[in-house]
Amino acid sequence: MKNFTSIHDIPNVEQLVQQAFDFKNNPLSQSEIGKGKTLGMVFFNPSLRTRMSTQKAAQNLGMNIISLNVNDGWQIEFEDEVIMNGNKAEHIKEAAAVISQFVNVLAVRSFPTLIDREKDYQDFILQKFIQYASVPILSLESAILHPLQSLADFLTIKENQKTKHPKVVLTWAPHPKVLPQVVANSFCEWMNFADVDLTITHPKGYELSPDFSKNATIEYNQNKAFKNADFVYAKNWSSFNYYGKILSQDESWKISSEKMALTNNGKFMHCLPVRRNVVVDDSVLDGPNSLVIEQANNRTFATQSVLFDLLKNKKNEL
Ligand code: AN0
Ligand code: CP
Repeated sequence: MKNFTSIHDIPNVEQLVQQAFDFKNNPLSQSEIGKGKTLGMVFFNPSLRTRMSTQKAAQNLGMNIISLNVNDGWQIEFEDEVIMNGNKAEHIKEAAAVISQFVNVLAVRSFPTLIDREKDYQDFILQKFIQYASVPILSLESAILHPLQSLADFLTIKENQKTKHPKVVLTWAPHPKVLPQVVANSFCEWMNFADVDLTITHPKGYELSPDFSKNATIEYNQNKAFKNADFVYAKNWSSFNYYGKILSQDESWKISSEKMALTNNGKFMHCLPVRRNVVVDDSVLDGPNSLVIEQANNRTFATQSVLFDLLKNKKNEL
């Protein structure tokens, strides 16, 4: 694997998943492979889980870590052929090339603008890093996808499924802020690979890009969607079609115990951070069917498995 930006970069998903479970059983089994190697982490946006689980995963493999919050550094110009007489002090060409001198793998978190759909869905910033860095790039959530989250979600479903072909429901839930479609897009990609029956439920106007939702059942009635669900994955996202707009804050879409009672004793999932009693009631989040902490725990082993493959690839060596 050269870079990790989506499920499509993985040559053998089953093998990578098994390797993640092996690391969960024995986190220090490969603690020598990263000796003398450095993981760089560049954050354009805040993080709790991704930052700490990625750091933990790298440490388990014996790596050192250098991290940069971009807002603490120089403002980076991403456009080509601009006269740089504004507030951007350096170009991504130099920035990515220079960071590549210090690190062996470069992890990048960069959210969408939620203003310019075309640029966002080209994954503009991540692609610029891929273009100008000379080391492998690991996505820590880009403008389109959050593949390490989805891999951890996939592991969590595998660990908790009671039937061969579970019903998984991805449900929109209300939120006061404009949020990306990223987690939902990425979850759909992984559920397409998984042997599950995926239903997506949301108010009209919140349709995801068909590139991601095309193989799922779309059900606009949340109560109907929840019927017989084995897993309910809640997430807010802003509109894709009316790009970046909040079209509804309908409280009736909040996940409550009454709603969960419609499911097949379904498990509750969310990538976190979550706003209590806006997205989901305390009773569900604190209840016995909530998997949210295990999802976060699995982030470490998902990332460890991916990092291991990036390190193992001799072609990635400087
Ligand atoms: C981000 C999002 O919705 O993509 C990050 C989630 C992992 N969420 C927030 O900014 C609240
Ligand atoms: N789920 C997730 O990626 O959380 P952070 O934004 O805290 O990293």
